[in-house]
Amino acid sequence: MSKKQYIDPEKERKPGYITFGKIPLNQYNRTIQQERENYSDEDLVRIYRDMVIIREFETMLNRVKTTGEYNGIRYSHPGPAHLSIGQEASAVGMAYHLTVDDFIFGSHRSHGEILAKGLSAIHQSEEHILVQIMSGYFDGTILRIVEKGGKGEVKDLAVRFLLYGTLAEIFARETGFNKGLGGSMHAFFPPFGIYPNNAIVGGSGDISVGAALFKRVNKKPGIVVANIGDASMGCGPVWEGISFASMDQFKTLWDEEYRGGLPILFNFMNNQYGMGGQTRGETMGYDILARVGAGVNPEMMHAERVDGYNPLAVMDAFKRKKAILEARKGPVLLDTLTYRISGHSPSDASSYRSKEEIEAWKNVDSIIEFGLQLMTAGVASASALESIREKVKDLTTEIMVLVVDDTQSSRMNLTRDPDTIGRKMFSNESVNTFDHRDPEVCLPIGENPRVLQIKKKERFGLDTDGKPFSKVKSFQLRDGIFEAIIDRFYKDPTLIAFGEENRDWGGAFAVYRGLTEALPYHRLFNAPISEGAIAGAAVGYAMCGGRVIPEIMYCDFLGRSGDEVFNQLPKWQSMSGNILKMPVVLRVSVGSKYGAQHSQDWSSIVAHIPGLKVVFPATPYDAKGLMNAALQGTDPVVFFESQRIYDVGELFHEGGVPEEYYEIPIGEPDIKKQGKDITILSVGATLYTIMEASEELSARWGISTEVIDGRSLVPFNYEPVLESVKKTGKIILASDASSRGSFMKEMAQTVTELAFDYLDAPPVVVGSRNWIVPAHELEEFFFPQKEWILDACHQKIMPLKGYNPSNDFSDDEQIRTNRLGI
Ligand SMILES: Cc1ncc(C[n+]2csc(CCOP(=O)(O)OP(=O)(O)O)c2C)c(N)n1
Ligand SMILES: [Mg+2]
Repeated sequence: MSKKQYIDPEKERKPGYITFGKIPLNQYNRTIQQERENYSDEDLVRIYRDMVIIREFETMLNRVKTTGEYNGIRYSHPGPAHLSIGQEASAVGMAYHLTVDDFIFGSHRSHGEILAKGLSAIHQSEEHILVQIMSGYFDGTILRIVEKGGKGEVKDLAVRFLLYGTLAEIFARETGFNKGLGGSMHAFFPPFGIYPNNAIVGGSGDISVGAALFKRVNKKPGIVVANIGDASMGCGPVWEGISFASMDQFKTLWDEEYRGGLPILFNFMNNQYGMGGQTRGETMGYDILARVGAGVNPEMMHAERVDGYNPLAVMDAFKRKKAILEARKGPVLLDTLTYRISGHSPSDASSYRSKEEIEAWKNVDSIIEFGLQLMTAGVASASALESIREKVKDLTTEIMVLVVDDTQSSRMNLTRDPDTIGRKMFSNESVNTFDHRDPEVCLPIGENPRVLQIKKKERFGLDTDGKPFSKVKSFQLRDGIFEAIIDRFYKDPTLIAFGEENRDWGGAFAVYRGLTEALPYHRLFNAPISEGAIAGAAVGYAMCGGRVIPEIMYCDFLGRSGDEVFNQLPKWQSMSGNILKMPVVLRVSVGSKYGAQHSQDWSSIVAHIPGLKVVFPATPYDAKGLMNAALQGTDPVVFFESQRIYDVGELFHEGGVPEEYYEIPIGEPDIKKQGKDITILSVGATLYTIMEASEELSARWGISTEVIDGRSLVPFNYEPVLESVKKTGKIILASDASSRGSFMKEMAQTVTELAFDYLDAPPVVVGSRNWIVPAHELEEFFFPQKEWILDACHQKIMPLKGYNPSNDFSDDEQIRTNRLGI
């Protein structure tokens, strides 16, 4: 079922011009009197109150940071507090028309957005729902604390709950919204539609697109707002997120029910500065940020600049833009112009801007101006507004008293329970499906052409005489991965897969061949060449409750998705206090033949990052079992696949690769060959080189090798390896990764520490050279070869009689190459 979109040379080569439409700038011009048709006086006063709450909350933080005191309460907060004093109208205006089903994502400067969205959600929610949320969240821990001094109605209690949860999180208390593991820059609260805020600026740019994708694919109501700073318009994830969100296929190729622009609004909170860099006139060239929308798609992203100093203007814009998104005409770009009166952080001396400029913006302060308008229009009296301000001050003080009280609002006790954070790194659950609706598929699995083709294959790689079947006849490693994936597509309706050339091409290495026939577009699609957004959108999709397989075509391209793979994918489960799951299986193909930028094994870099599970199967049986386990889990798994062995048959597992479902637990190494004289531990494709070396050691010197295939890097059970080393007293560790800093070095160090008394020789790592990967014709000089294993054994572990080594594994050579950094 390939797509057919004919590209007509005659049409494409015609001369012409692109014309752009107008982008409105600050066009809102209604008065409060006029808006009284749309909003009750109570609504208008509430808008004022919400802005005052944010202002007071941040004033309190500013005082704590600069003077160590607020209203007589002393406190020291060494952590961050990026304040948005001045920007309140843009936050409250943004949140006003959003419902609990609408999600917001943001960045380091999000206290105001959290409070605005939370207050709006509280206003809109029925009391019994609020009670349900508060009593369900961390088993009612926060509710019990705020109830104590609680006066008034459920909604008042909910406001206290919101302020408390946010502040306790900022002050790193276990009673915060994310158990104090997120803190000021990352705090969030999903029950009110407040999704993660990111200290990596622009980080929400692609994650939020994944959330919008989740809503579309799983038919969930609501839109997604990505709140991003103006200076972050320069960030890769933002551009990639915009590219991903504006793909034509949503409007052209997806099935009717799913067709249309994604429900995502990129809202730039344009305070006109980075930290000190000025975006207009200095660090960016867009002149007016809204212009960026013009180049993205014919709809110009419905871009608009709105006056973020007027809450009513922002509300009006959000109402109109939300309607556009609900009509499936997204994405939308909004340039919400505002100004940060406070410094970037409380220690900021504002050396990059003039006093006159700050004064000028203070003179049009949105809270003062809006208050005056309310009074002039007769909506509220001066004393009524004064009373709001006083009440808010009292409330803020009360909340602070609760939060800084160590007996009620304790921190995690890592002395009593040192593993508290450790336990939060992975969720380790086994979940068959994330939804019980019928999965959308195009044909019964038994009719799939690839499935039918695989049925004819030999599931064990050798015939009865021990001779290998031909590559075509043999069930290959890529078939093992395919079987696990297609099986899950028929079990879990939330499962989607995307990456470059994933659909009609069948995946760059033919793993997905047959999936195009099985799946509609919304479950399997080609992504733009945006590795960051491929990983980032997967993170956003998973944190909303779906399972996803993003793919990075070559391991070397992981660098392009560095932030998403190193900072986002591994961290959100624990940074959320475990309220989020991250069922993402990131497939990463490790190349060969294509030289320096297409052949590196970067497994050690990934394994270094806490919060990722990392596997690297080398056989069809292991590939299927590990993929099944990864897809049944709830944790992020980086699934390495070596291009050198996609076509190997199963040579180890007796009976071949089972047709039925089975899992191989992630973290369990496998003894591929038993032996007694020397242990060789490998990860990845080197297994086959090691088997050859093992045969030669046996044939020529009668040495019996125990070959262990690590299969996983993280987690890893060392026991079978230690058992083996205790028996053999010797170990070689090999993989295709450049040896310096490789995971095999980590394993060698651990084995040394844990089996020191049993070792007859030091563990020896045989990895690739610390060079660039050369052309295919020279690869034998780069990747570990059979001889290298023998050389290492001969020179470092036990002399092999009559053996003439071809490589120098001596100590001197090791010192020399290290000195040279190669
Ligand atoms: C990837 C990344 N680069 C740099 C920083 C340091 N940093 C923190 S805030 C900031 C300025 C961001 O400006 P903008 O996006 O306009 O947001 P604002 O601070 O104005 O709200 C910078 C450079 C960071 N946190 N993340
Ligand atoms: Mg800014």
